[in-house]
Amino acid sequence: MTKELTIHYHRDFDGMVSAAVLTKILRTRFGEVASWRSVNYDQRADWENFQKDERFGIVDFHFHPRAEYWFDHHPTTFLTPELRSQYQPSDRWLWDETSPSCPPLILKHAQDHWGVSPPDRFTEMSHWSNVIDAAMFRDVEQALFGDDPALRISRALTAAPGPDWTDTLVGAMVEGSLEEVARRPDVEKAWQRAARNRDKALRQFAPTVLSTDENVVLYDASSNRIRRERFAAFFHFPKALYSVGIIPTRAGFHVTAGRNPWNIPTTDTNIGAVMEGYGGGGHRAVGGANAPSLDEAKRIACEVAVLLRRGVQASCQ
Ligand SMILES: [Mn+2]
Repeated sequence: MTKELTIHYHRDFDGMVSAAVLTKILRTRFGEVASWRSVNYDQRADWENFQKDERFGIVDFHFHPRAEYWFDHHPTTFLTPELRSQYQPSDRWLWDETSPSCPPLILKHAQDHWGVSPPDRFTEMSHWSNVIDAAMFRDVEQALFGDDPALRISRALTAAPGPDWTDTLVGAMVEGSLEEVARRPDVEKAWQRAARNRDKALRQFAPTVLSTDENVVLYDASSNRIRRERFAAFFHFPKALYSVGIIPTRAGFHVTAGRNPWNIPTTDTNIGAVMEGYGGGGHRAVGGANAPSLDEAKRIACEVAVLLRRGVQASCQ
């Protein structure tokens, strides 16, 4: 008897959709009895021996040479140069770092290689995966208060009742539409709690602001008692071009900087490159760096804010 295939997925919205889509396609197209389980970052520690002697696939997570099926869009997917050299596109593997999220490349791959036309509900899930994973929200209101089923599910994930809950929801996504999943009582309950957390985070943001001009909001949310909401700065300061903030980590502090997705500067500064100067990194629009102490974090945050402010001024001349 052949072993059952397990699809391991990144524990977020587009990862869950990826697992549901691939499971459904493998079942219907190849009669493969696949199940699914989330994978987390801790499992990278012994990546070489991941699921040794098991049959598995991986979606929206690091490349593994023993994966029977593997699809990802993260630029950082290869843990070592050796792993990078082991990858080449095949009829079961695909990496496309230009894709805003993972599900679209699975759907396209299924069409191109396996002749599968996905049901409409997967196309819808794929669309929302792009919106959520690449933060392509219409405006800050949609990002924070959007009521579409996908956005409710995604927000509910921030108040999950347990670590295995995403597995339950993937099961619901294999068979049902986003609307059906969003209507589940457990999703509704988690969403209610997540919405209260959001409102609290928005209230708590104002006192964390250290300084703001028209262009850059600098805040210190390093206290563990403060709830954080990703776009709080641009909710309170919609005209700002950037935010720079300090948040706590397990071992110290993290300076995070981001460009306002709804008010993009005409000449912008590459935030990832700026953060590399502080031992961190990121992309053009968002980046961060760790700091061992709060004083150090404040110094870095202030310098980054000054740099971004200067960049904006320079662009006006
Ligand atoms: Mn993901």
